[in-house]
Amino acid sequence: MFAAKPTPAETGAEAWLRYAPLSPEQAKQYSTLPTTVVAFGDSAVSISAQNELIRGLHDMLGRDVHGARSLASESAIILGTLSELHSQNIPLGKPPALSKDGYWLTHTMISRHDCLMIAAQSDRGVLYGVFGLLSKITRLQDIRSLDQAQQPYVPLRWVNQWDNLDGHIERGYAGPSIFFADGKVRDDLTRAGQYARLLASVGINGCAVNNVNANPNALKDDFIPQLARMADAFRPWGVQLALSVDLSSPKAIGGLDTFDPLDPAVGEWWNRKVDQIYRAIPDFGGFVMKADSEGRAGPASYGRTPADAANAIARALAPHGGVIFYRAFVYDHHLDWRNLKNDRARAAYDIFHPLDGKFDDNVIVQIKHGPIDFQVREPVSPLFGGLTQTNEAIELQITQEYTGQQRHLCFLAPMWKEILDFDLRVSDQHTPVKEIVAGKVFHRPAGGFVGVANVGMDTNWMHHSLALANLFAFGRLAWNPELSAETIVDEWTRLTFGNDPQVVSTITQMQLSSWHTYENYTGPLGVGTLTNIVGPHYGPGPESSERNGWGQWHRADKKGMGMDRTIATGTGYIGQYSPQVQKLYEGLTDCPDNLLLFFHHVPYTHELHCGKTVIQFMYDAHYDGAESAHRYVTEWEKLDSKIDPQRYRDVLLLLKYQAGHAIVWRDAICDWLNRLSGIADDKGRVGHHSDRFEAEDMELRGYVPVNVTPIEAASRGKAVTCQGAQQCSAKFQFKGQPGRYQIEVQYFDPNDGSSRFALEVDGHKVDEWLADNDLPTKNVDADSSTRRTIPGIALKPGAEIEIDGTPGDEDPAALDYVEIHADSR
Ligand code: GCW
Repeated sequence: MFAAKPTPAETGAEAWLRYAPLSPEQAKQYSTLPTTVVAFGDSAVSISAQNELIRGLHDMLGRDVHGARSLASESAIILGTLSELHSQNIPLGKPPALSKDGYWLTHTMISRHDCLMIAAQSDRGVLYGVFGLLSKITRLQDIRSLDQAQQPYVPLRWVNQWDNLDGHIERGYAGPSIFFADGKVRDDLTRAGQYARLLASVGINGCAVNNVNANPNALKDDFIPQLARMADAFRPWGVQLALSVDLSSPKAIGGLDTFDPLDPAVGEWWNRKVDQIYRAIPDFGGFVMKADSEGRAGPASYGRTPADAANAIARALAPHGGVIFYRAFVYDHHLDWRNLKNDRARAAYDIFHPLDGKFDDNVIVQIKHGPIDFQVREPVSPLFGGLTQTNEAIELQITQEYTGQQRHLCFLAPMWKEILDFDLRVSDQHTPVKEIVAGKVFHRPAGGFVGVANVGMDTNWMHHSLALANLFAFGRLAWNPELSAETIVDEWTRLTFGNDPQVVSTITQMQLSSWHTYENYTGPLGVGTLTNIVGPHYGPGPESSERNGWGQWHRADKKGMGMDRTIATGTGYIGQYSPQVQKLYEGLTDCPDNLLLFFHHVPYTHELHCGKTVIQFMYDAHYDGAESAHRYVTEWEKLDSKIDPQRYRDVLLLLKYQAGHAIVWRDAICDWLNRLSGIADDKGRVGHHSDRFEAEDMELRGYVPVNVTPIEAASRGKAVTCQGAQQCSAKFQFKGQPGRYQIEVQYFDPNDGSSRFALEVDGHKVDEWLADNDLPTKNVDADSSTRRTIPGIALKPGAEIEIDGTPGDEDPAALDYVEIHADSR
């Protein structure tokens, strides 16, 4: 059915726009497709559209495709805006009503020649239509009787990049910034242009290029021509450049002694600054603002409100058609944790709801999807229902800050779908989040979707080839939130890896289950991601959320866990929802298990709807999650030879790493809960690792036992490190039955140097490896804990197993334990 094609090397740089050649058989159904692409427009966007179509058709179909500016007497693919097509007297029949960025793919007969037509209101719509057509061909769809109109669901579909001007990206996991280096815009903006192309292909029309923790220098006079160069790179793809700005800029760089938004001199300063930007960048999109949040300057310094601040700047932007996204991520990060009524989750609603109706029409309040901060599971932010006279945008996080940092697979579309579809029952009406942010429910002039993307210089953009599905899904959902996660990931997989049925079904299944898998081993029952919240937000660190002002509390103690956010006895947060939603969450009878601990503090012995106790559910979820992560490796291995070697290998390495780190998570959280609650695991797994040889119990040469903090970051809280020696070794005897085994070495790979390890069995080296992964810590802890799996080792009773560690710079070749399992393969 599918010709066995050679799989050429691929780097992932083309993402889902590979235009891989179809087999002759596959190409057959497109053999009547015209090979002339006529484009009537001459804008940069029209030219991109024409070139993209030529490139795509040529690469996929292997045919000679050429462009033209006018019709000849032949079949052609015609691209144009409705007004261009009208003025060329192209017969249009009855065009569908198209919104600004919408498009229409159809056929028309011109002088008895069948022409395929991509028509739109704007040249941007034409470009989107080109990508739409190419996607269909890549996915082998029948386009013979195509007649389809598509409209974007929301007008503003933006990404935010948290890039600092020095080139480092806050919460970026794929290398340095593609925009900035050393305080300046990069000279070479090739990647910026390629990024804009990727964004355009899924309908994204704006990109704020710098961190919301904004450096005021981005508004300096000498920076604006640099920004203009970035806008030039984006323009051919219809992506508007936007900027995050610091409210204190008038004082920080403007020479004023105040940044009070109500001070006329401050307003004047913003007017002049904005005029200057639009002179350099006439199609500039606008600003994003984070203020009074996590130490940022804000209107509170002058007793002003977010509406005062947003409007002062909005009024400078309005004459140019610009907008300001004002972030609702405003909260006090010095909350008193001892006060059980304090609740960070309340902040956005408490601050912004009273300001409803006070924001100008070109202000959009940008609201994170949940009330805390992109945890693995959160309820919908009640603020979406609390602003009926204000434009709103939903902020979704594509970069996997709390969801595995692109080292773990975690496809977020299923989570986003739940959020977007959630019915907030405002005024007892059907009011799903997606309709609210599109401005449809309250008839708002603007609305939008914002995704925090944080792509970087890594060739494949996001480090994990499979993580790109999140960027793709964000764009597709902003375009059409009615699409299912299944449909989206099926599209993405075909575009990214081809149409082989086994490849498609394996990858889509992995992706679709991955969020739940990650949730299982990092934070089930709505407890929040149990990660190190004062560190890199990566590995397990369940105690770090407690006894500090950040307010990400789970309040686990000896008897139980969860935040009481009820109206009756808790923080009252639930009262911010409509009465019907309150009813869903307030009582234990109705509250869904998967959000239980977000809303309620319950004893570990509390019985869930599913029949398990909270504590047993926690144990089981962690074991199930780790097992699922392990299965991804075996599933992926079945695709060997069906995927090009580089992407196959890169993903395999990441999945193996994830499977090992999922065990770190599992053990850390289970041990911690077990210690805290004193309740044993019904299944006898937690705390009992009969296959495990602890490094500190081995015969050590040079290695020294150390305590690891927190205690759950290493098995039994201990590791061994090699310090002050050239090489150290740890040795033990195997006591099991003769057979074939898999040896698993749990070691630490901190990022301050690269140590080396070797494994010997009875004096023969069976494996060696370098600990040179780039993990987010310099410490020996759960962020650096890593597993090496060595299969197929024949062992006899009494076999001597030795691990040699050679430190590299500050990396002490630390070891945690070794496990030996029968090798069933
Ligand atoms: O969750 C926090 C992140 C910060 C981020 C902030 C925000 C850009 O840890 O890195 O700052 O959210 O969204 O403003």
